[in-house]
Amino acid sequence: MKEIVFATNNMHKLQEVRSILGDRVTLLSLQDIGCDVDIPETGRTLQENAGIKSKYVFERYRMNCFADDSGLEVEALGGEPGVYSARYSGSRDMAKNIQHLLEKLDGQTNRMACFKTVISLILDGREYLFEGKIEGRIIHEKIGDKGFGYDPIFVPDGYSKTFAEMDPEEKNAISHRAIAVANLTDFLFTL
Ligand code: ITT
Repeated sequence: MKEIVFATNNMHKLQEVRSILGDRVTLLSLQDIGCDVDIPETGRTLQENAGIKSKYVFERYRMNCFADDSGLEVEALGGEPGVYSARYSGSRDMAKNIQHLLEKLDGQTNRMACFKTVISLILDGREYLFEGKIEGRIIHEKIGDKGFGYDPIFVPDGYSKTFAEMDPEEKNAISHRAIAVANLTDFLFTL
């Protein structure tokens, strides 16, 4: 091992996973394998969408690969935006998605939320799933300019700053994605 494709078009995810994995795995991006498609995410769960992305790559390129599908689940919104996190406002514009979420939470005292990541790994044609989750709360306005997505409004439990105020190393030590990737690497390195 271990040369493996990470089936994502999200450069922030790629950077995070590269820095979590270090040089233990040679991570190829979709760009590296000449795949420039925005794989349609038509599933109703994170698990389904992660599987759609990893299988898309495996079926066309016959390479070992994994995909990450992630989302923010807000308790007072019945788990929204969840699988629809990337397009919650109807567009991919994160400023609009965050604004939409904050408006929906206006006047709401329960700000509990969690980030979840599901990784689907296709290894020698078989699928394996790994998960990571971190609990926290949604604050009332954006703070911080690091990270990506909903990071500026999410404060993990036990912290008094948002993911977007953390250095990458700090977020990558505790995040939903870091936990899912740790489960993936535990599996890969005990094979
Ligand atoms: P790929 O499908 O190409 O991997 P994507 O951006 O479409 O990239 P998702 O479908 O998993 O990724 O969408 C999840 C959205 O949830 C993403 O666009 C972000 O807005 C948000 N998100 C995911 N992980 C996040 C994180 O670590 N911090 C903040 N927001 C995150």
